[in-house]
Amino acid sequence: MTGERDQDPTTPFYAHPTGGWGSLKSVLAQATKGRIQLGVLETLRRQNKPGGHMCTSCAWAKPPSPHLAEFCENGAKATLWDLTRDRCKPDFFARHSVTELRNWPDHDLEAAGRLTHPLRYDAASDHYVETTWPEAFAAIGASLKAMDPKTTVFYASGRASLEASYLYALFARLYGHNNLPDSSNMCHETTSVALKRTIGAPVGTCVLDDFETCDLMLFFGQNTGSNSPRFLHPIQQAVKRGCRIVTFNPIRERGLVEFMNPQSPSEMLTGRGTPISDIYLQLRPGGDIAAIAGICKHLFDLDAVDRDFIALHCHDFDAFETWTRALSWEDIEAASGLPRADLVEVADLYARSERCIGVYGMGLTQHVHGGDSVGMLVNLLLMGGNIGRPGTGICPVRGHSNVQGQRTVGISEKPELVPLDTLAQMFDFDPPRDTGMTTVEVVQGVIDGTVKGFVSLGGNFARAIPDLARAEPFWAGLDLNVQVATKLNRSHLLVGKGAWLLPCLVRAERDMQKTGPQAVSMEDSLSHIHGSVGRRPPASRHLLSEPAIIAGIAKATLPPNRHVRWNDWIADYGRIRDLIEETYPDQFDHFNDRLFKAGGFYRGNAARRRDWQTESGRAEFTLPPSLSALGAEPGEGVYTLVTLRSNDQFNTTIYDYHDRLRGLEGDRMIVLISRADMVGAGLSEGQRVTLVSAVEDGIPRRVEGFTVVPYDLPSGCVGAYYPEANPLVPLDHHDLASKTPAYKGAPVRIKA
Ligand SMILES: Nc1nc2c(c(=O)[nH]1)N[C@H]1C(S)=C(S)[C@@H](COP(=O)(O)OP(=O)(O)OC[C@H]3O[C@@H](n4cnc5c(=O)[nH]c(N)nc54)[C@H](O)[C@@H]3O)O[C@H]1N2
Ligand SMILES: Nc1nc2c(c(=O)[nH]1)N[C@H]1C(S)=C(S)[C@@H](COP(=O)(O)OP(=O)(O)OC[C@H]3O[C@@H](n4cnc5c(=O)[nH]c(N)nc54)[C@H](O)[C@@H]3O)O[C@H]1N2
Ligand SMILES: [Mo]
Repeated sequence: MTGERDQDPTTPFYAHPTGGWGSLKSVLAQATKGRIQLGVLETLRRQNKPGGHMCTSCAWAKPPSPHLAEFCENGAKATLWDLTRDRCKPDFFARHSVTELRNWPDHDLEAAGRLTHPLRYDAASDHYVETTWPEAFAAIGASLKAMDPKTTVFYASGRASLEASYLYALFARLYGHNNLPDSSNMCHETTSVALKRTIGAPVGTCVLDDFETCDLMLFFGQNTGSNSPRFLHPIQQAVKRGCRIVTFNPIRERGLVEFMNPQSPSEMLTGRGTPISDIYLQLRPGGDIAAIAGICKHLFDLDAVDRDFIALHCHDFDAFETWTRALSWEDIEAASGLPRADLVEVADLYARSERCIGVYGMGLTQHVHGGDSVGMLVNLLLMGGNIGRPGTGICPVRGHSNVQGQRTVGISEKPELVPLDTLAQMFDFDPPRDTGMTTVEVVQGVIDGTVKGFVSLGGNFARAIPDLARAEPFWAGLDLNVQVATKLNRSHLLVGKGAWLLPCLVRAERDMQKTGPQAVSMEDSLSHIHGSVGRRPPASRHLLSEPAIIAGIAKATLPPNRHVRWNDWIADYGRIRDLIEETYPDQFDHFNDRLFKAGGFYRGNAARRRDWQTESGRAEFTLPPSLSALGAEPGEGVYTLVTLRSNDQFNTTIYDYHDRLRGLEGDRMIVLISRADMVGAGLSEGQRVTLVSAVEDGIPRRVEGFTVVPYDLPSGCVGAYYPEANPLVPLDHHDLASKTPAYKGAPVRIKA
């Protein structure tokens, strides 16, 4: 195969299949280290099955007929991390001042254990001190009442349930703002904007059945093995029945090279995994637009175009054809970093394929022209009529377990995406109609001093954002910082004038309310809604559920309104689901009745039915403004920094210091660079270097103390871990249409 280069054996890599024994060992290591509670294995057995709890790790679909153990290495790690026996109690905060804790690494903060009591920041002593729920609610309510709602932000990380999310968004609007960014604003917001524009639906079009009949899957910048490992099962099945897989990724990620199913005794005993990708192309970061353009160009040469579909369903195709035919192979090769022959080979596969799925992740979305990259993938799929037919479609793989669902039920800074008239009628109020702030705008507001209050439903915002070091000192200027969390993290330590740390239940824990134990629900990447029941005893008797905390703050903040019945809703979450159904009748019809449908119930997707809810009423071909997604070509001595997740982290939660699937162990302060570039720059293996931003806007950005590690990467780029490298990503370096930060393409220099 022309495209396949073998793994460079002189740089670190993992020589085994993903999954397999290594995966079991890694889970067991954490189970021993994390001092898990008794009975947790029973909890894991129920994970992702009707009657059990839905994993808090990734958003991959939960099949209707689950495996004996329907969880993966990282799902198990997330549950074990939640169900540790370690507790971070008030005496911990008595021993450690907030200033001292700011010197602790991310891993150690969370490893202190589960938060147990509501806490108030005491500025005089610089310590968090124990408080009571009534005191916390009253004080937060009093602060919010005294503030201008437009200066406050309600952030959500994508874990909270549909029930909690609906209440949170409603609270924000009753209070008077649409400042409802969520982690999606750093993640797949590119998708929400680009897919809405091109196919009229802001989410992917695939369902699990499609993976049973597709004959080609194209992967762009999605690291399945680490970030959505349960997806490897349908991929493996597809490979076994002859489906072809092509991967575009600057790094040879093991999960897309070889997989061994830990639940298959024969694979485990023979030690033989399944090879996954037929063709693996290590393109330049930001090279996807060019790579796809090359494939399309060859398809035009072959006249392998579904012209009937296009005539019936698409808009602006002629302009796309003219543009593509006029491209030069020279430009395509330069921008993609891939030889023409490789792209021609993929185009030949595509031309022969009858049912193709395009899968993608952060490698497409987190670029200056991320939306155009997604648009290019849509162009390619439309050329073959590969959207809205069984076995085909576009499949963005979402991150947090309910990040897609949070948007579905109203957590959005864009009022046009929310049925405000319905809400106005249901709750007899006048919802704010002005556009709220995205993540990037919130950070700018914190720096400018225009954001005065920050409420966080989970997450570690201050650590996940671009330009984090630049923003850090400004958090102290906030009047109010309220953090609802399970474990301690750095965002909790950037206290303003008033700071509150409110501990909540995790999803696997029993949520007991007035009418009995409660279930919650979430939406997976394939738009299926699942009920989830926690059964574990709570980590502390002082914990409240997320819906109860939201209701507590809301009651203390808002004037009475006889249509807004926080107590009734919290007593029985079924009533919150009734509200969701009333607000979104088409998608949540008979919500309570369908809550525990095996495999979840499908919320539907117009584009899947070829009902294109775009401006033209047709699926849109779009032209990218440039062949590279980077925005600007790196100059002399400048490298494109790609920020990476290790196999032992979930976003800013660092379980451990390994990255087994990349053959990297024990250190996160490393910078990966190709051996040729390392030598060319006069660097040597193990040398300590500083990375400095190459963006010249007068703002200094640098991170010291990286160790050079030669790695199998294309020339011209370097890799380093998120969040350690985040100070190097400028705040205004983001996808142009959606403002998703360009975390995969920040220009840097290396200083010896
Ligand atoms: N274990 C674990 N699971 C997770 C998470 C986690 O941190 N840990 N995070 C969750 C969340 S919130 C999310 S959003 C998802 C993220 O999951 P992914 O979408 O997989 O995101 P990343 O790991 O950031 O990057 C994906 C891949 O993009 C490649 N890449 C970088 N630049 C480019 C490029 O320009 N083009 C192409 N084609 N590829 C590129 C990288 O090499 C990497 O393999 O995972 C979720 N699941
Ligand atoms: N450089 C770089 N930066 C990135 C990215 C990247 O690829 N590169 N990826 C971006 C992406 S895709 C995302 S999604 C964001 C993630 O940004 P966030 O979602 O804000 O961050 P997390 O690290 O997922 O949040 C972890 C914290 O959530 C809290 N938590 C965990 N479970 C629960 C729960 O059930 N309830 C509550 N209330 N709290 C809980 C814990 O206290 C934990 O410390 O980061 C973004 N930042
Ligand atoms: Mo994400």
